[in-house]
Amino acid sequence: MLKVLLIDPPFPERPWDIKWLTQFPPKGLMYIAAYLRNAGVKVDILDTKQMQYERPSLLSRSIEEIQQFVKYYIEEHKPDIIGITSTTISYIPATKIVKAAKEAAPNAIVVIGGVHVTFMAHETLNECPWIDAVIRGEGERSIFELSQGKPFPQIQNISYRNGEEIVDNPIGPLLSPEEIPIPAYDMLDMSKYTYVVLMCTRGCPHNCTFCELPLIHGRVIRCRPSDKISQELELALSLNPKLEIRYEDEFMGLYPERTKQVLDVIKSKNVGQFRAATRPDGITEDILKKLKEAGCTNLYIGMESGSDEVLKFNKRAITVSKILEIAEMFLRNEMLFHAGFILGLPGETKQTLEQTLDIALKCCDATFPTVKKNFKELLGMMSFKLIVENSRAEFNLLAPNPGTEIFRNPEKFRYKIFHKNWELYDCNTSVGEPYDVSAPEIEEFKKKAFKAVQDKMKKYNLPVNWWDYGYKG
Ligand code: B12
Ligand code: SF4
Repeated sequence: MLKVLLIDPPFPERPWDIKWLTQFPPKGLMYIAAYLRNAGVKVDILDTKQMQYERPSLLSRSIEEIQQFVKYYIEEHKPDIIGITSTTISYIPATKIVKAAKEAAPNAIVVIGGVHVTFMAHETLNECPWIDAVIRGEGERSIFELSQGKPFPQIQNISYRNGEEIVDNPIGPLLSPEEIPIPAYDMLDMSKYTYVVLMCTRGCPHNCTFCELPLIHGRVIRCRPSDKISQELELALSLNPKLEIRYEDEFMGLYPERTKQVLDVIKSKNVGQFRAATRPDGITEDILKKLKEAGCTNLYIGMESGSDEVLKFNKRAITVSKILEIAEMFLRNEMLFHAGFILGLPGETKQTLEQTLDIALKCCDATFPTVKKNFKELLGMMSFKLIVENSRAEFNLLAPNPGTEIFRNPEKFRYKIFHKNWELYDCNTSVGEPYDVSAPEIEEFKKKAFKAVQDKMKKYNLPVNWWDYGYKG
């Protein structure tokens, strides 16, 4: 039987949020590993991003050092199939790591999967002769078939070279909710991680122009069975009881009964305080109360824009009045939320930027009073840094990743993409601009917006030096 090694790549070596990002275990690979193991395949995971900033030693390693380690590891373990994952930001480091892997095991089959290469299969195979195939979309079944010795032409979702040409095999059916396994936390040293993201669904029925996910996980929401969610939490917490849970579910409000079931499961596991994330219309008063009762201390909500025109142009299926309604609900229930906005979406103008700031400040007006009122209690529960992060509005820049409608058709969206230096697609660097407002103007506005949130804090007489922790200039 063929032996599989799955690798999580490092991040680009540039000033960024590496210290934070390396605290998450590689979720996608843990699903694949569990699927393979359940089917009797010998599989191993190597998290090389975690090696970039090790805990608790705080040792940091360069990508070159990690390449050396990967070579050594592969020579020792001799895998037959090497699979690496990548997002857009980690694509370039991922290609460097598998180059080293192929040098160490020239006969191994090297494949790459994940949200970036799914939409860039030809570019990847043209740029990287050391990669044998790209696995597009959900990867569990395809890599399983590969491990059973099936040749590329017979495996769905695979793109591979055939002489001079590149062949894209058709995409196969998605896993059923029951087939989605419990991620293999036990294949990693969980004591090295701080967070676990709990994903209870796969798939999305929306079409936001800046998101590629429905093209990977499908347009139908697949709800994972509650007993598996319960077992997942038990497994993760048994390996590290201090793990902080982040419950991410875009559609809490769409299936409220099921969301309540999931929250009951979370509560029953005594996870302590946890954070969650959802779409604005994912939340109802009922769910909010239930979240609070289960121990949720903060919700991240992707509001994205304060302009109805921009929201509509980007197919967000939400309105500004809904955003304000949600903000009110949080204020009434004295619950912290942190509102995320994207600056520079298609359709953005100087005027819509101002509208976004106006709504962002209204969101602050719905959360800072709760901070002020419950200040002492909150300090007993979380650090200054977290209080700031959990209550402010925050602003990111658009990264039009491959697969998104904006990337596929920028002219239609009146948007200009500057370059494809993927390492800069970090949502904090300008990589493009809408036709009606320039990238430098948007960057300036971002500074102004953060400053306005800071001034709002001052108005509530909240210690402003907290801001030092949260400001991404
Ligand atoms: C949780 C999450 C995070 C968490 C933690 C991630 C983790 N390790 O758990 C945190 C908060 C750290 C995070 C950070 C960021 N994130 Co994030 N995140 C997510 C989220 C919501 C879930 C990830 C997940 O677990 N998915 C579930 C698994 C099953 O899906 P998957 O990873 O795609 O894997 C499947 C397939 O892609 C494929 N596959 C993947 N790898 C491989 C490898 C092989 C060999 C094979 C065969 C198949 C295969 O098979 C897998 C199983 O079916 C996704 C959205 C989403 N729903 O996926 C965004 C998402 C991945 N994040 C995104 C972004 C932009 C970011 C940030 C850049 C944001 C920022 N500015 O800081 C950073 C950097 C992330 C990075 N690694 O590059 C984008 C990435 C887009 C892109 N093209 O790169 C996504 C897709 C959201 C979006 N729609 O835009 N994120
Ligand atoms: S951003 Fe839009 S398309 Fe993407 S997962 Fe969320 S709701 Fe769905």
